[in-house]
Amino acid sequence: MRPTWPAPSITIFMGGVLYGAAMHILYGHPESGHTYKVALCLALMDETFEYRWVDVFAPREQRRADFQAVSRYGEIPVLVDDGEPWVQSNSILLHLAGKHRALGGESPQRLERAREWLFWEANRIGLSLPNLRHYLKFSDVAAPQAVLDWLHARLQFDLRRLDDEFRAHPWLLGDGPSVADIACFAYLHYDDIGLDLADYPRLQQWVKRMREQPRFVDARTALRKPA
Ligand SMILES: N[C@@H](CCC(=O)N[C@@H](CS)C(=O)NCC(=O)O)C(=O)O
Repeated sequence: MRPTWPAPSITIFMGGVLYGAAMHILYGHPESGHTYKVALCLALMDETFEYRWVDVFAPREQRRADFQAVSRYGEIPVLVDDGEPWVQSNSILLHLAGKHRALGGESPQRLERAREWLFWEANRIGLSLPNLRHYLKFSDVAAPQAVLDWLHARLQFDLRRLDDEFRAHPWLLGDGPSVADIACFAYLHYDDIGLDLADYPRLQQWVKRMREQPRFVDARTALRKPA
């Protein structure tokens, strides 16, 4: 039997106050590509959200109490949607796509294809790139060279896989952007570890297409610490 979707809830934005059943609160940090996936998805869907900055570099027990109360695994991002916390970035993307019937959620079949890409992302470019960036940019502990080499080689493999995909179509699901593109793009957009993409011209074009999407926003703008 063909699955059916529940009716979408309605959010009305009036004078800076959110009314309705679909208010979103996003907990995150500007350097977290996992949070950025969710922020970009909401932006491209034209969904408003309240942003709550979390000091992700502080020990877990020192982070804001409201975050600790909703973060099942202690990680960002957390999206509170209609009062219910959602965790794990790709799971949140699937939730939003299905709920709003957009960016891959237009049909159950399209969402299944998106799900495949999200599982690929979590184990491939979502593993190689964030970990390489972590060791090169943020870690107090120097990684053994063998670990860096392994991550780098794996990343090149992942970039090649994406570049090959764009031989056939401009977006991962074919004809239009989806949560699959958002997930694979999130860490690539930081461009702060000297990644050379010259060998991946189709991927470079796709990065450009992502940046040209209406309502596109970069992570450090969408997720900057409130004054
Ligand atoms: N599998 C998780 C990974 C989330 C993740 O790694 N979050 C990092 C920031 S990007 C984090 O919260 N790190 C701090 C910590 O683990 O205490 C997802 O997709 O949401």
